[in-house]
Amino acid sequence: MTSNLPWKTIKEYKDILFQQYKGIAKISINRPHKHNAFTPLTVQEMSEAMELARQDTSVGVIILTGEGGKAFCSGGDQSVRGDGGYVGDDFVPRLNVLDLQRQIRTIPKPVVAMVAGWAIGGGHVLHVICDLSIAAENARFGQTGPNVGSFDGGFGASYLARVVGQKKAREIWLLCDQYDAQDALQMGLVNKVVPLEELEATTVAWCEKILEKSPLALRMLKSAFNAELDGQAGIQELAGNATLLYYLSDEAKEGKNAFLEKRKPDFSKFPKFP
Ligand code: S0N
Repeated sequence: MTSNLPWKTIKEYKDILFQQYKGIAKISINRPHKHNAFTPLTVQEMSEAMELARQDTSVGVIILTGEGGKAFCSGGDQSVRGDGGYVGDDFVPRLNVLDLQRQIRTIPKPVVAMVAGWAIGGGHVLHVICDLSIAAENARFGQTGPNVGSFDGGFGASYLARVVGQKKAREIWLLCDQYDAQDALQMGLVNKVVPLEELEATTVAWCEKILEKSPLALRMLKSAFNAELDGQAGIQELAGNATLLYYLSDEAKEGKNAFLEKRKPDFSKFPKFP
């Protein structure tokens, strides 16, 4: 899968590509020889790029993908799996993909999974957590945990069940079958299926549509969708956005200004909406 778009490299990494085109940031796992399996370093780099994309006010939407056209991501790299997690150069076992999952979930910008080839194991969970998933016709989806001695009982189970329903989610985990792109579309696991050659153009077209929309409205919607499912953390996210909006109002500014001017605030002029 080659790109015809003039993506600009934002920062050089070892395991990922981090690029931008217009207001679209693209984070791409670049380990095609391992079907884009992730190590602690891969995840650390993805996390940093995700944070950079969050902080960059010119970025309105993020694409998550994998290089090579044969795999989105095949999960944790089993060759560096140690006793307590995945082991990097510092010999410390980690499961830092869980932090990345929460980042994708809470970043106040839409994240779109662009899936070609395998989305398997922890790689499957990554696409599930993204706000939207666009799949190439060659995409294959599934969980492998019970085959390889692991499981994701967090978003990988509960949020998957919210997406495809309890029976289907249990089938996916208990049987560890693989599903093609049309199966995925039918069960609501992906939003659209396109030929591989059209995957990037379609994903970018969707992102461009998103970029035309009100960023604050998108931000509120993402946190509203999350709030229903994420308990106190979800309410904190939604409430943080409500605070952001309130800060922008003259009413909130009157409170701040009165404090700085050492006077009593005058909120009388602000309407008491019904
Ligand atoms: C994807 C599969 C089905 C593709 O098969 P295919 O096309 O026959 O290709 P292969 O020849 O198998 O693969 C090509 C090369 O890539 C290597 N490779 C592929 N996947 C991995 C991987 N995950 N780790 C390391 N190497 C990988 C192959 O070895 C091969 O290399 P060469 O040619 O040198 O032999 C097939 O590849 C497959 O089944 N892959 C493994 C999928 C898998 O089981 N992934 C791990 C699943 N678990 C997780 O991801 C858990 C991590 C996690 O996110 C987590 C989260 C929360 C809580 C717990 C966990 C947890 O740790 O459990």
